[in-house]
Amino acid sequence: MTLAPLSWPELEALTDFQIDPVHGPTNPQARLRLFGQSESEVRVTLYRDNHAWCPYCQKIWLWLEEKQIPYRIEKVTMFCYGQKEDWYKRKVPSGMLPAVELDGQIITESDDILIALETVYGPLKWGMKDSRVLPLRQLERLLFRVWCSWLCYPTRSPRQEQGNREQFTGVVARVEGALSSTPSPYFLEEFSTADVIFTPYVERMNASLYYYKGYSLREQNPYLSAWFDGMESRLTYRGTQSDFHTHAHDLPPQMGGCWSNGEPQAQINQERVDYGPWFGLPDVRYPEPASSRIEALQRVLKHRRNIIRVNPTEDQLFDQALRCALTSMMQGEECIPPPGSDVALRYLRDRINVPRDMSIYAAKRLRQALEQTASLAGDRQGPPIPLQHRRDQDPVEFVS
Ligand SMILES: N[C@@H](CCC(=O)N[C@@H](CS)C(=O)NCC(=O)O)C(=O)O
Repeated sequence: MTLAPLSWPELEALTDFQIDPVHGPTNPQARLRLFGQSESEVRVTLYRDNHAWCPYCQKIWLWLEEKQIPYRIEKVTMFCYGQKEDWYKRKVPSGMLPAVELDGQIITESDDILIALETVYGPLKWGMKDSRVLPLRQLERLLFRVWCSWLCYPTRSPRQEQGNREQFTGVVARVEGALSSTPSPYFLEEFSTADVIFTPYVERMNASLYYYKGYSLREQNPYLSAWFDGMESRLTYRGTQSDFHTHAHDLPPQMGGCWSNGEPQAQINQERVDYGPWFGLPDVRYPEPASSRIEALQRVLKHRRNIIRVNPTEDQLFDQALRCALTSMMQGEECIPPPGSDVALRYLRDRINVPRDMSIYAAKRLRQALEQTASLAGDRQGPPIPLQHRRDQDPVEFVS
């Protein structure tokens, strides 16, 4: 059976998705986090990127959420997405993120921020300067360097590519050794600062190596696999977690390029991340929440005017096509979109940003509905995602 597209009011009636951004679970939309405390307790403002993508910001974000410190959030544009706000450059002339204002004093550099926060609020179990955390911090930086060497430089020969891979997997073996030395899935006996330090780049390594090198960090290493599962058992981490599609396409402009080795497994993985199916990718393993569809619908409804305005296709055509995709997502049947709307639907499919726009499973539901609906109209792809910048994601376009 095929469906007729629902109207916007009919779609609105299908979702009651709501979270409490201030006191509820970790979420990228919040501008204030209180964890049941009063606003007068707030001593910290976190300046972080609009896209909830910056890895160093994720470190601070996760730490504040785990410690349940009341804080405010001010969002700033990263250079590659658009123009940096003048008010921020006056505060932090380099424009670098993250920054924290603690009792009126600005602190930059994510490690210094954590050290300053620890002096006021105490460590997250074991602190940044703890004798067991320090070697783990060094191991994380080493892992980061060998990841960059493999991913971010073109290689001249298969031998060099193999050397880079072995250098990386050699350090991964040391990470596996560290993880295996405690009975918990975490780096130490309990979740701590050490896990926060590893989180941002291990998440980005998992995504980028899967996509560009055909190497699945999470699936090929049992202790890292258990570590990811342990991380995903925490609502704090789930709220900050991104997906393979977002990382694979946001990393190149941030890192100055990501080079595929062109191997068959890398090609298979690229197809899968770009064109689906997105369910079953090793970017998430906790079960899908029952609310993923209503979340995706609610998030699209909130921004629908801007989503339609920035789309390269004519507004009326895309309005109808988008309603078709949403109708199909909610009702589980095909809804045939107007001719010529394949490009429009795939343009949006490629620009869902996790977790900025919605959580990981909501994004998978929406990507799937957009792709299935687009395939009923044709096989044309949207304009390619830029590699040098991501100004197609300029937050200015989404100021409500
Ligand atoms: N060492 C710094 C690095 C921070 C950093 O590189 N931040 C990047 C974003 S991930 C940044 O703000 N770049 C400027 C921009 O993109 O606007 C730290 O640990 O905080």
